[in-house]
Amino acid sequence: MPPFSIVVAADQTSGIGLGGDLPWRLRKDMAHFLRLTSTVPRHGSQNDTAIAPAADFSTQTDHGVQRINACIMGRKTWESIPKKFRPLSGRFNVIVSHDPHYLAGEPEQLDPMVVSATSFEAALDLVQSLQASSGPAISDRPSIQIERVFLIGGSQLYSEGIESKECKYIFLTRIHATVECDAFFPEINGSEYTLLSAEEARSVLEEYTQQILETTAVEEGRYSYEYTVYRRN
Ligand code: FOL
Repeated sequence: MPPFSIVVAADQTSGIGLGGDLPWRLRKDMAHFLRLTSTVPRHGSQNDTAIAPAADFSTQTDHGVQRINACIMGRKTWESIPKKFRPLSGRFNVIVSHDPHYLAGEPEQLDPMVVSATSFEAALDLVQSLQASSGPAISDRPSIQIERVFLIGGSQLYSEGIESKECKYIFLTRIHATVECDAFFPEINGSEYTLLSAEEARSVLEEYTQQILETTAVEEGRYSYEYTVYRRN
């Protein structure tokens, strides 16, 4: 199984959704989500923290192979993304649905950046086959190489993913409020994950986004929130 990280925004009671939608509209957090999930590691050194030009954080090519990240999501999360924003651009979209024909007949079925899988495990297997440096396993698709893997929801998949030893980080935007929600993020077990200090979180986020990010409170409208990071022990 390949390593992956969870990305989520939650309120003080771990609420994440209401009526199949996000309970809030946080423009800056959404921009952060886009950057975090789109930024591919710079080629060459493992631990390169140099700052890339602003327009250069997303896809990179290597001898004609497009290096992109994968976002794995449940079917309900996929359907919650506004049509104009899906598939998530510049990322490989994996939709988990028990229905093996989920995308059949949909326009997205023809999109090379969208696939469905019938379980989280099958989604990870598929992604792993596209991470292999030997090249893509799916021959009718453009040459892509998956770099980082993100699990972006929802409740059901988070519950499965958080239990996995392969879950390395939880990037949790913590909203300092209690908002009406009907979908929740699972409890983070303190013996399995450690909440990083603001300083450590900033360093991990800098590695992942190639940008310096404040990990102090962000104020947006009536909400205050902060970018927190949990690391698997
Ligand atoms: N993580 C965080 N930090 N915030 C979130 O809102 C969030 N949402 C999801 C998963 N992890 C999250 C799942 N829901 C889009 C919409 C809903 C969604 C995830 C993504 C979406 O439309 N994203 C566009 C950007 C749209 C915009 O610029 O307003 C994208 O390209 O990523």
